[in-house]
Amino acid sequence: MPTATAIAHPNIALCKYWGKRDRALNLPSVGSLSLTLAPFSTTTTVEWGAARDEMVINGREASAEEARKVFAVLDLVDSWRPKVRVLTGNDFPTAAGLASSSSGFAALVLAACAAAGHPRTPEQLSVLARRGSGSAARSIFGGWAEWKVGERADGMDSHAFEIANEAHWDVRMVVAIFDAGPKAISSRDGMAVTQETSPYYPAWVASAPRDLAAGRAAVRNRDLDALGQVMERSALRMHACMMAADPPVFYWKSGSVWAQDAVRSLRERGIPCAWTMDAGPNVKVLVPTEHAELVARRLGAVADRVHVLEPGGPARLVG
Ligand code: 2P0
Repeated sequence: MPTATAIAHPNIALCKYWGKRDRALNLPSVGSLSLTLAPFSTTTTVEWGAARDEMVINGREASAEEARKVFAVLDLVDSWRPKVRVLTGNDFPTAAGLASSSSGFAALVLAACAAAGHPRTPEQLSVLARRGSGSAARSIFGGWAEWKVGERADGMDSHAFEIANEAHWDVRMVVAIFDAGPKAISSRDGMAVTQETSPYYPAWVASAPRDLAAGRAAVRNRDLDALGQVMERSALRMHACMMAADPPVFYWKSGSVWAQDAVRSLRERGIPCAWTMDAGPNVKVLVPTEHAELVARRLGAVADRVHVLEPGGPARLVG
């Protein structure tokens, strides 16, 4: 029975994705830019030909909702596919403050296409991963990746590409955990209510391309001051937009604001660093490697836990 195993790392967006121009195809309203992060990873094995469709996550049977999303993506790999068995596991806790859906769908599509004998280019894999979860489009690539908004109605040009690989820049991402519990509202639902009700949504969509261009240039130039300004602006604009929705989509906790203050005061002391936040209260700080331990110690004074992550490689087959 054809079997393949793939590994992928999660990623954190520096210029954010929030909102969809097509919900069925999972097409974004704005382009985004991210850093793929090691050593955390998802490992997924796909057996192409099984007695029944079956999915196991970290040793437990997947919920009906989890399985539905995964098998819908496998239908796109091959609409005449046989029954398939999927075994997947993360080597990082679900409460680590990183989206396991980004590494999860990237590893899934790579393993599935290999097991099915349908090799695809990284861009085609990125399109497939996007259908499972938008941020997964970026985890196909290592290092610094950009996910293009695209123009085509069928979404085939809305995929990620590599801006620079994981060796490009000696930085770390310090992840400060302020709440390990499940989120109050999923990204998908949060995006929908923002898009439908936030008066700031059109302004968010209009402002994003400029930030993306500035972010891309800052990454290429290894300019942490410039990238930091873009990162914080993109995160603040995304959160301001969702906070203005009805009902509000509000992920911040008091610790999140404390961490933002700590980053500003470190910068005033001459430590180059900048924060970002996603659909949760945790704060992620980009910093040159030489200062990562100092930032981790400072955030560790208040955060529940701190992880120090490094740029990771692309999704890859391991068996
Ligand atoms: C991002 N986030 O760019 C943004 C910033 C969270 C905040 O992508 O609906 O799981 O599956 O496409 O990718 C999280 O949302 O959402 C996310 P879907 P996804 O990383």
